[in-house]
Amino acid sequence: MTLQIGVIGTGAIGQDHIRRLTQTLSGAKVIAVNDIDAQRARGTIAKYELDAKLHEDPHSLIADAGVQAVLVTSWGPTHEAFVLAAIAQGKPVFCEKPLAETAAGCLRIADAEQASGRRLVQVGFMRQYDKGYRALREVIRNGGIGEPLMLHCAHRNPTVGESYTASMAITDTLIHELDVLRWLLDDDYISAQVVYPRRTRNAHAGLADPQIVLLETARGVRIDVEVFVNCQYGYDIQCAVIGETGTASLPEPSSVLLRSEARVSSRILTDWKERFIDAYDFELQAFVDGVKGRGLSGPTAWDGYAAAVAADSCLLAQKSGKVETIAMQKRPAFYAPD
Ligand code: NAD
Ligand code: ISE
Repeated sequence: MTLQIGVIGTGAIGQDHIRRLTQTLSGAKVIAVNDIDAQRARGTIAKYELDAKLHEDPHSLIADAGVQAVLVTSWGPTHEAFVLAAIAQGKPVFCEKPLAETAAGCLRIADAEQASGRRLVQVGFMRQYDKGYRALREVIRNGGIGEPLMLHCAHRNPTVGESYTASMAITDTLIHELDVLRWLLDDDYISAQVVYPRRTRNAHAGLADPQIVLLETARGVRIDVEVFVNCQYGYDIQCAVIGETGTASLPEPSSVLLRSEARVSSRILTDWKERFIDAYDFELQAFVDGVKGRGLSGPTAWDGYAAAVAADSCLLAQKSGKVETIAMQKRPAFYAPD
């Protein structure tokens, strides 16, 4: 059976996911599309030659009897309402990060999903599917560096637009680390602090960039994450784990090592779409296969909640300059790992 998917939001990642569902992955077909910008949705149908219905209203797409699963790739503030509507229809939903704008919103989704009695939500935390992060996790789990003690991480984008705000450094950018580092360490956060180094002249007026976020986990691991979204030179994701007996670092994406003109060099990617292209493919194929087969197994609504609780505290810490507590509710049995 081919899974019939409806997509809400045909911006950058919406189109990229439609491309992979249509040209790269197997077992799914995009049969319905919506965007608040109907022109963009129409253009997407034409660009990917989709045999899909254009819905003017996202809720009519979710209710469409032909739509078996929903992909939410619209702006963050719209996610909660669309995910709740999909759950109300009993339809599996893949939602890009953030699952909701606040931890309270994520809890409403988790509550609705639990009330439905089965897993319906997968969150687009694609780094859990990245080969490099998976290899790093294996090293830690196998005791290859002893117990992890510290992490030094960086999340660098070449530039961001004028609409990017200081809080987006947390909710849009750091949110990936908030998810993947918790998964990497199998540990929860207990506190956060944000400190501001000297500001780059390349950030637009009003944006504090870079920022350093300091996290502490329940087991006492200390993490520093540099978020630098106008670094100019590339899209660069770094993660080094310092353990009791060794260190382990996220592998660089593979690239030809060039020896030429008295230099040794290798390319640095500039686009998130390329940097994590395999991970996006794997996460979405897993969603399609999960819906058609044994059920969903990827990042859960609880993962979305855990990242959002930490993000809420980081937002407070951005303003207060203090160490802010991160207090999570107890994980329901429904979200216990398999
Ligand atoms: P974008 O601005 O390119 O696209 C967003 C689209 O949503 C636009 O076409 C907009 O018109 C549409 N939209 C807004 N409100 C809507 C509504 N009420 N109903 C229907 N459509 C609506 O943004 P983007 O970069 O594609 O990001 C979209 C989401 O994906 C964000 O939540 C972002 O954080 C997430 N994202 C995730 C990753 C990742 O690495 N996992 C990467 C990029 C973006
Ligand atoms: C964007 O939304 C992403 O998810 C990218 O992975 C991240 O690097 C970027 O900062 C965000 O704006």
